[in-house]
Amino acid sequence: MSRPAYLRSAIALCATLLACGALLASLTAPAGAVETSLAGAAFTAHVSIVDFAFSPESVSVPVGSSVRWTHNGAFPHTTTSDPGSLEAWDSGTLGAGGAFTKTFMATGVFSYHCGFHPGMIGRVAVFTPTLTFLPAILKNN
Ligand SMILES: [Cu+2]
Repeated sequence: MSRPAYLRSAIALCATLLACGALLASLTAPAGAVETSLAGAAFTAHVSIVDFAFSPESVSVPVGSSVRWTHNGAFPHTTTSDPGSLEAWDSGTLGAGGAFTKTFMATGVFSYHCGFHPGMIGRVAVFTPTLTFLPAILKNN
């Protein structure tokens, strides 16, 4: 169905205002709103391995970023990509204080688990960077 021209203009104006509003909001957001740290143009997101969970269970990073898992539990755990994952990794057995870092060069949502405890699951969402990250980039360069 087609809309009258004035309605299309109004919709376009609203969309523009919303986009500008979102940009202003992101530009004025406090630096603490971005929880990940910036290294060059990419981020490193941190995930804590506890007994028996990944915390946070889901992280979201721009493509080219890394995720660093640090073992803060007592029992042995792994971070292992689910079978068939486009981004494949396996930390091997991590003990207390151990860590593993993986860089993600493909976009998508990548599910993973602990090799010893199938109930321990997590997700890494990798996306194309947007203006949302402009404040952090401006602040750090
Ligand atoms: Cu485990």
